[in-house]
Formats: sequence, structure tokens, C-alpha cells
Amino acid sequence: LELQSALAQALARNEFVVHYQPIYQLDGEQSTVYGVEALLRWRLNDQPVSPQEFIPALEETGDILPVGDWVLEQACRQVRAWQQTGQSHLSCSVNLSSRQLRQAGFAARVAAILQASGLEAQFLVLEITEGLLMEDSPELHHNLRALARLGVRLALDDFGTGYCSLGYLQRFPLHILKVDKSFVMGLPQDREQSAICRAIIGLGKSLGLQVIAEGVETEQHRQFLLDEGCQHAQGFWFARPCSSQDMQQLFNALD
Ligand code: G
Ligand code: G
Ligand code: MN
Ligand code: NA
Repeated sequence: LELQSALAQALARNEFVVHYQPIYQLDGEQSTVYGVEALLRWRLNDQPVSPQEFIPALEETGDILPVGDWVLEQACRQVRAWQQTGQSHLSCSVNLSSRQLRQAGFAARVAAILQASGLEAQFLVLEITEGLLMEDSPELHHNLRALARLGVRLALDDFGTGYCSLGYLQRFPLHILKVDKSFVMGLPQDREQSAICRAIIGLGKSLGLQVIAEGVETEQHRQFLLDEGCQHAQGFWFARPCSSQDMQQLFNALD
């Protein structure tokens, strides 16, 4: 409860910051950054609070709605600025809560945020989880289709860890599968994890979906994924999530 009352004021007090983790293109040059994932951060009494703790609290109170809008605005504006200073095709991934997608008019607000930031819809990727696709909220399904019509891309985050049937991959306007880090951490020694990664990469290929591997922490992880034809990856081996200033330094070093 203390957490929730502190969170209710956090936006007005400017306590949130958006951090970014680069997503890399695996084939071709190692230095090619394909996009960034926006990750919300909050400090309470100068101590970082884990998103695993404060995101569910924001969802419970409904404060995830204004905070989620704020994250979208920040991320779209920041990525547009990076596009204009050299990263011309940078994509912007933002995590969504189901609460946001169940809100009537959400897709229209995303359109307004894109317009205000100058970011083209094709560069925005909205990350959703499998469980969300199984909710039978008409608003949610309306928003997903309206977002796809706008040209925004949808990514299925933590893919393989939920309980959604493969039929959903067909039924929804999805563009990207994100291989969960729990399937990457044992590569290449772990035979089950290797088989699962191969299967997800193959599934993506057959269905015409882009595949992004998460949690790439070692050169062996990267090499396995590259050999299996995975196109994109993110993880500590490349870069940890960092402030926009540090991300700017990373881009400066590439130029
Ligand atoms: O960055 P990290 O491990 O700390 O993120 C933890 C979890 O918080 C992840 O599941 C991530 O998707 C989620 N998360 C981070 N930022 C946001 C956000 O802006 N909105 C939502 N809904 N979830 C987020
Ligand atoms: O649920 P989602 O995929 O959005 O969560 C992303 C989370 O994964 C972030 O909290 C981020 O800090 C974390 N993360 C990013 N790269 C790595 C990695 O290489 N290893 C681990 N363990 N976590 C990572
Ligand atoms: Mn994510
Ligand atoms: Na994940």
C-alpha cells in the first residue's frame, strides 16, 4: 500500500526514467543496432525498485494507463531524435500491459503519440505477452487490429513460456516472436533448450515472422543463434539496458 501511494505520485514527481536496451542484427556487421527496447525504471528514496514489483502495482491501481502513455511518448520522441541524428532505421520497442490494450481508444492515442513525435508507425513495435491474446475483451481485440492497420508492429514477448496455442499466431496480426531468455541461457549444451530455440526460429521462418532472441549473455549463445538463422538478438553480451545518455554514447562510438 505504501508502494502504491508512492507510485501514484511518481509521475508528477518525475521519478520515472526510461532506459533502453539495444537490439542487434545478428547477420552482417556486429555493430548494427536494429532497434531499442524501452524499459521503465523507478527509484524510491534513491533506491531502484524492480519493475517486477512496481509494474504489477501500477497495473492494480490503473496508474499503468497514464504511466504507459508517458513511456510511449518518451520512447517515440527519443527514438525519432536518434533517427534524425544517424540511426535512420532504428525501431522502438515498448512493453504493454493488457490493461492498456483493454482501454477503449488506446489505438487512437498511439496514433496521436506517433504523430506528435514524428515517428513513423512502422518503427514502433509493441510487445505483448501470450496470455493477453487469450483474454476475450472486445476492446483489446479492436485495439490490436486498429494498431496493425496503423502499421504498428506487434511482438509476442517471452514466447514459449505462456500457454497460448499456435492457432493464435495465425489469428492475430503479429509480426515478431521474442524467444524467452529461459530458452537461451543453456545454449548450446542444453539439448532441450537448443531444440526449443531451433523450433521457434523455424516457426518464425515458416510463418513469416521476425525472430528476436532475448537474454544473449555469451559468445556461444550468439553463435548458436546466428548458425540457426535467427536474425536479431539482445542481451548482456551486447549491452545492458542503460540510460538514454549512455545509449547516445554507444551510438556516437558507432559513427
Ligand atoms: O527491465 P527488466 O527486467 O527489469 O523488466 C522487468 C519486466 O518489466 C519485464 O517483464 C518488462 O517487460 C517489464 N517492463 C519494463 N518496462 C515496462 C513498461 O514500460 N511497461 C510494461 N507494461 N512493462 C514493462
Ligand atoms: O519480459 P521482458 O522480455 O520485457 O523483460 C526484459 C528484461 O530482461 C529486462 O528486465 C532486462 O533487464 C532483462 N534482460 C535483458 N538482457 C538480459 C540478459 O542478457 N540476461 C538476463 N538475465 N536478463 C536480461
Ligand atoms: Mn520485452
Ligand atoms: Na522476455
